[in-house]
Amino acid sequence: MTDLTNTTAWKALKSHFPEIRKQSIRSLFNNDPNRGSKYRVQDVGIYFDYSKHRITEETLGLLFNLARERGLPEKIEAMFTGVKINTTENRAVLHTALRAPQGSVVMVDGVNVVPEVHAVLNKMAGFAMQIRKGEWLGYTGKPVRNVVNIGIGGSDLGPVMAYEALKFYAHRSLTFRFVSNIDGNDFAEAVNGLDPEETLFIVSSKTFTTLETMTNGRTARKWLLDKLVHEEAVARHFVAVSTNAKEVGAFGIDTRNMFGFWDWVGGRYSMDSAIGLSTMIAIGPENFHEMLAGFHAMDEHFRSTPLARNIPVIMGLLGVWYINFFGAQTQAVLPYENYLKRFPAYLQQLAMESNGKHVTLDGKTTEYATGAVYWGEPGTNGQHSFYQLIHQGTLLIPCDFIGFKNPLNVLPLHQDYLMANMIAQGEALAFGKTPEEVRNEGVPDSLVPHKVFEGDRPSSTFFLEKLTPANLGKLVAMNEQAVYTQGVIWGVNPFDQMGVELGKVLAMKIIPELENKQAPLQHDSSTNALISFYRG
Ligand code: G6Q
Repeated sequence: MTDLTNTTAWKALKSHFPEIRKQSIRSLFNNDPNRGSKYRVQDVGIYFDYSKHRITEETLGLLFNLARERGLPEKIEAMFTGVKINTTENRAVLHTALRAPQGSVVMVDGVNVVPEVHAVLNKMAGFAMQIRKGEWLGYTGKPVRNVVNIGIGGSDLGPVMAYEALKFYAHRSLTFRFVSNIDGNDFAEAVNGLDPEETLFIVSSKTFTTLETMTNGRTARKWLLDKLVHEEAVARHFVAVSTNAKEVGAFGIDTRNMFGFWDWVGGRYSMDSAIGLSTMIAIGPENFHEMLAGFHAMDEHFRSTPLARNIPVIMGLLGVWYINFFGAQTQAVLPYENYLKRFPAYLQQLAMESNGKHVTLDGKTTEYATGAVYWGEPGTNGQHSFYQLIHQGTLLIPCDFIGFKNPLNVLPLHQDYLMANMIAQGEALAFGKTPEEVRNEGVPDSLVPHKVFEGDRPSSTFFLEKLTPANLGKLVAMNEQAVYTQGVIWGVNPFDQMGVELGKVLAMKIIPELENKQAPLQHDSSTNALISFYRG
């Protein structure tokens, strides 16, 4: 494939960029008063406003050309049809099959995987209902009331985010906790106040070999048996979510209580697989299926909508525009919905583990920037902390605002105040306040520069009706597909994560050096000194 920077569209974008850089968002709106309705897509229940971006029709046309030149339409089809696009691991990438409706066909190595997906969903539903109805009894005959998910990375961030996001729909007499960190404080706090007789652990690990999860799993087992004594208790208090039946059995979990998934589901793309078991127990199978339907609706939109009306494609291309031409390095995610407080952290893994690569699929070092740093906090909280830098700092930070027309908890005043703030932030970032406007407010000359807002800070706004399971599914799928779009443009593999390996390997070497204070140290002088300090 032609190197990205040698494509016709890239070169055209490069010569187009200086034109755009000198135009303010104010002037773009003055030149085209209909921008607010022109640069907007309303589809799959999402109002996506991208008018406050530093783009013209020409910019968009060139970005769509770039997408075509990089083969995006064909690559979308390749993903959906099970082509092994994760070439470094020789795997298909089929998280979209996890939400394919019953009766559809997705072939992997000659097998239709949809019936398998639904068989696991049915098994999860049966189990979830037993817990929700108080029918799943612990070893001493008490119903399980506490569910603790043990997992890390993709086996934690999705479940935590979804639980927080959909708490409004959760079974309120059940308690949900999540343990991920190898730091024992995480485990200690997660089980604090829980009665082992009423506690179920879901050990969630695709590989079932991850150090953190296995260590926490063993600690959980000991915590349980310290009270319940008998080994047979484990079967009533532990279930597993994994692709590795052998290791699950070796851990002592009855493989009948194992919920499976497949190697074509990447960790960070797995919250809608059995990894979502805690989510299903919390919100119930019906709501879980609604969430899957939301994912699927967005998948269909991504697969079949022309590029110019395709929400994830436009999002992905806007990211490329800012990262590669404006030199932006970060992307802020700002949900004006407190239940989405873990959404930025979830997207952080999704985007950064996927596109944080400097080597292309054919093994060449890129001559251009790739994945942005994703970060954010819910509004309005962020307005009272880091928004200052977005408004008046020196970095260009594209922002994604996410809001819902209808609140889940209806309290007088709150919703209008919340939405007014979200809409105002986009307006302030884009249009700012000129020195003239500041002076006209009677501000003394010495303070004018401090009170000026330059504007030209781009943002997208995503408006939905209400935070429902289906809408959460749409928002997640939308971001998954935007990340894929960018991976295709940059020519990297968004589905491996080899950059997480080295640190793990070195930690395994250092563990025995911490345990045996006499072990000789052969690291660099800094590492040796740190180990010596720890050994005390
Ligand atoms: C995600 C990554 C990674 C993974 C964790 C946990 O895409 O692969 O975050 O999810 O390392 O792995 P296990 O599920 O195998 O324990």
